[in-house]
Amino acid sequence: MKQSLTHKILSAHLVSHPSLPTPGEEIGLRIDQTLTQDATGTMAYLQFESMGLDAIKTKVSVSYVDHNMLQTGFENADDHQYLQSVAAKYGLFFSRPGNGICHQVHRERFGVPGDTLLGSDSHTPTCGGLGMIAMGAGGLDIAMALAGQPFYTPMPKVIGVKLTGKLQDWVTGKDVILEMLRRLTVKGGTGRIVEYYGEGAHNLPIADRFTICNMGAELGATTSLFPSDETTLAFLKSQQREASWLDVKADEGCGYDEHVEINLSELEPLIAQPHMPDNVVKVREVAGTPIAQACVGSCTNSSYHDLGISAYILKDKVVNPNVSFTLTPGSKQVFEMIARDKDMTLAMLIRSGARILESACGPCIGMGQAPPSGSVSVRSFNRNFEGRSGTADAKVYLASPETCAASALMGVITDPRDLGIPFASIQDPKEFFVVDDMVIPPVSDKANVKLIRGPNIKPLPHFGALPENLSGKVLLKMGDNITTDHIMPAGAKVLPLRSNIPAISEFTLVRVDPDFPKRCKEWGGGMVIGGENYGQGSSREHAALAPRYLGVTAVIVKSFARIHLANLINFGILPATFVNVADYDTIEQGDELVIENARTQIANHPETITLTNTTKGTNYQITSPLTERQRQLILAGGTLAYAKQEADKIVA
Ligand code: MIC
Ligand code: SF4
Repeated sequence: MKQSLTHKILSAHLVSHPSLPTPGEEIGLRIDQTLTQDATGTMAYLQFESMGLDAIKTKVSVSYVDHNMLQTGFENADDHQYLQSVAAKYGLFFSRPGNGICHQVHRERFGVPGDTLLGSDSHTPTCGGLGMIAMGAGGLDIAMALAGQPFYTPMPKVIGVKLTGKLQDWVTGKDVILEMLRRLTVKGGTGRIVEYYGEGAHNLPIADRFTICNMGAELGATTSLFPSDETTLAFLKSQQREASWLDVKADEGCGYDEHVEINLSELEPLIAQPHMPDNVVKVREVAGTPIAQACVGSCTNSSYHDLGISAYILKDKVVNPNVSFTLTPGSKQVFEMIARDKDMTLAMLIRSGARILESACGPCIGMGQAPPSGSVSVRSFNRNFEGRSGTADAKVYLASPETCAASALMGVITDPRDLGIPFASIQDPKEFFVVDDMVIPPVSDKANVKLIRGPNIKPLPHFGALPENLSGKVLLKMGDNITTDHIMPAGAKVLPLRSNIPAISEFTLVRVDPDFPKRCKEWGGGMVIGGENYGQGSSREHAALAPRYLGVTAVIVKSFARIHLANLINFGILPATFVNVADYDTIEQGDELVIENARTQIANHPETITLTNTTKGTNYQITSPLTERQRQLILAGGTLAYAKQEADKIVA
């Protein structure tokens, strides 16, 4: 039978079934590679450590440091040292701070067509641009993969996106993914893998493919991928990695569960307006809006092309006096390339007054460069959730580097076609400067490695099994599309506390209600209510771990985002959805909720569970989307508690 590329790679890694089951059923996949970044990595490795293994079991695993780079206190630096020592002890590659953003470096130096990659960061799908199945997950799932365990996820549907035509001048991969977001919305990819194919796909430069796969995360997709072709080979050659190339592609005429077609020739520059990546319009519709900041960078758009085109637009000119323009090279390799190339890209950028930042996530995650109050910032990034920039009332727009640089020059949102300058095609060089001396390979003498654990690294909290009856008040009722940035904010103040759960839990849901942590303590925990697509956005497991620490026992919503749902289960919080969505309207904060015989009910996997609102005197029916495996995890109190329970059985 003719197969999609997705099905080929999934089949080759399937360990749970003899063949691929129908969409929705849980599958277990063998994981070839893992990546972590520092903000999720510390917790992932603390969890791996608690499993008591001597070494990792994956083919290649890389620990990156790119998020917590503002060292305003000892915390981040402590975490970096811990991560370096863990890598040495267990056999991982360690990408030192300064080497670049995980997704940019991974595609340059490690990604392999046809392989699976699991990363504790939601933008791990970036490497789908090379033709791999690259998925984001919580840190605990990475720890399990490092221990050689399969990764479990619902069998996705496959959306086949046929790309025809060719992008016009000044139109980029960013505009392709913004068009996808405009059509499908931030929920449209949930439970799906997006596979691009067709002449148009082959015409796309590799940097555009990475941008499109990266921002597939904003569609809520499990991952996105392109076939591996001559462009992929040329890229791997330019990285001196042609030996890693594999010709992987879909069979001609294979079927897809769903279809989308985009004619690249018809696209024009697009922009996502505040505060959601799917709030997309043509740049010309908002052109003329005054801006205070423009930023080119992040794992979405910080390639050689992206900096090169910015330099071209700003060549021999200076950034508008009302604008602060930041530029981030995605990796040390990109940085070195722009410093050495014949166009004098770096010199042009310095000349223009651009504020050049170190190769890290930086402003994308609110690590510095917060825009002025109430102002507009145009960014080449992937997320524009309210408050994420570090300024609560800033209005963040998302657009291509071309649009960002044009806007920086003019001081107002500008379609790059309206600059009136000739188009320049910035090509990837045939050879990149390949020097891996900022990546420390696994050491052979592991016996003498000591783990370095500074005072910021607190022990993992332990959680008990699910009680027979679950009861508690509604701590908070929320609307649709609540992001993990609402549940557990990031930014310079909160991120340094990622390895300190008691401290970070004080920030849980404060963006929605500043009194939430206090109320959790006063009311002795309870349950939370949410709308559609609850927990969209990042992979941060702290958005489950911290609520669990505060005593949240159940999260009852209209629908969940994939990674957050998995994280709730990993930490023993009961996830449930309303059978009748209208019931959502009748529940209020402070209502007393009870699930009688929750343990027995869940163990017997009923179709629905009865939830009683004793304040209102009503019964609701809810369902918990649990597989048999997940049921065991919830009953035990989470994945680590389950692993311990099973290990104790063997000892006994
Ligand atoms: C993000 O873009 O929100 C992050 C920060 O990269 C997160 C990971 C984290 O919270 O550490 C993600 O996307 O998974
Ligand atoms: Fe870093 Fe931003 Fe990419 Fe997240 S989205 S990995 S914070 S650059």
